[in-house]
Amino acid sequence: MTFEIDDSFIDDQNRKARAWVDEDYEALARKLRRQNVDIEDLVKKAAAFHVAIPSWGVGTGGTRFARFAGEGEPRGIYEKLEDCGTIFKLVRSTPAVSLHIPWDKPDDASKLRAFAGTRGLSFDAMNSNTFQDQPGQTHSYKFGSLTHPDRLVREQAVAHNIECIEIGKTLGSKAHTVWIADGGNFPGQQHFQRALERYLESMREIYAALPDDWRVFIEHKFYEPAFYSTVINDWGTSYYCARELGPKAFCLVDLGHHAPNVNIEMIVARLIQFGKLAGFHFNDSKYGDDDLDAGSIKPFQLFLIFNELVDAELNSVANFNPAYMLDQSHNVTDPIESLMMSAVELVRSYVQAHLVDRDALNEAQEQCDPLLALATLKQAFTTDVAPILAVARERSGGAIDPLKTYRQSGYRRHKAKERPGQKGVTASGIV
Ligand code: LRH
Ligand code: MN
Repeated sequence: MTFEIDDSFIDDQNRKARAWVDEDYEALARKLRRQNVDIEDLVKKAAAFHVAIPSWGVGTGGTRFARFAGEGEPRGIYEKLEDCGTIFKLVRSTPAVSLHIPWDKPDDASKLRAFAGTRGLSFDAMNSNTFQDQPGQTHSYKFGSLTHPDRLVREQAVAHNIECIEIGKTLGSKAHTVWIADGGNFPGQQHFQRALERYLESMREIYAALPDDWRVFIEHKFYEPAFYSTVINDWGTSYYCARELGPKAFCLVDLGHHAPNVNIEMIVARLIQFGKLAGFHFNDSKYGDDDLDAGSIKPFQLFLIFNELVDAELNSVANFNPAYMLDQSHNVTDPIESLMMSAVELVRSYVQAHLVDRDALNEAQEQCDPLLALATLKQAFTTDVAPILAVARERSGGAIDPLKTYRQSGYRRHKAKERPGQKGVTASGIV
């Protein structure tokens, strides 16, 4: 038997938090009523918002310098799903997990699917890995994978992606994310055009292996681990490839994969307009691909991204079905706490984006009144919607205060006993 936080404990904690929620909820309801907004609508929207947890995010992350393993770390995919189940139990907005292969390659995919089901979890997009060499691998990905000059390396990489899709079919996933590290560290190292042609040639084989109701997500990234050129370096290249491949190919936006100060909400608006937005790997960053907690550095940018998403939702834009996933590395926090709080930040931005007075915004835009336009957005962004988020969690069987409830439960302490092991400095890199 492994320790789990049970519903009665969550109810107990919610009872203690009841007082402030009712009071704040009533006050906010009155405030929103003055704006002709029914708070109950927003609670329903908050409760319906879902984001997938990255399986690689529930272990402690690291950098090339070091990884400081935490207590009670999950030692395999089943313990990772236990922790994903705990996150879902407390915040209720994370019913799916995105797996990374081979890091999470199940011995028995049907058994894993059943286990996940016992925790109310399903599987979102699969993720391939041709940016590391596995023990016993025939051909190295040192100089690339889907774009490698050697056909045998490309074929090996294509086969791996098709294997991910096969595993995903058994798990009930409906999408496959392809991020490749392919690129160069020196001018002249790669022929830019040949590399892109090879990428498309390889991706056409992967695309052909997709079941009819699946989608393939192309994930661009402007640099790292390649430090001079990256084959799929920006949204433009990703969009060109998605168009070339066909109607099942889309462009995934990882917030950390852009040069500093790039206007990501505008890229989102473009991909929505072009009908090619796959979805997101949400996180935050100050400098590079820092994979920090979503909304922790640039919460206004996160709100502006959701402003574009809600605009599309309200205008029932065709082909608009974005997949929401977190992609973070938790180097100094308890991964469960970071993932819970990051999921809460996404629901917050989504609900605030639904608070934007769209008629007033459109009017200000058409009347060339920039200040009124910004003020209209800021009014929504500066509205404290915490009571709505808390009530939505509670009505969905979750915790009014997930962080406090998690800490009060002693879950991590229990896991430290159940999962003895690796506290302290260990090898670098994402677990
Ligand atoms: C690349 C990336 C990609 C994953 C990896 C874990 O930086 O964002 O989405 O495969 O992180
Ligand atoms: Mn990513």
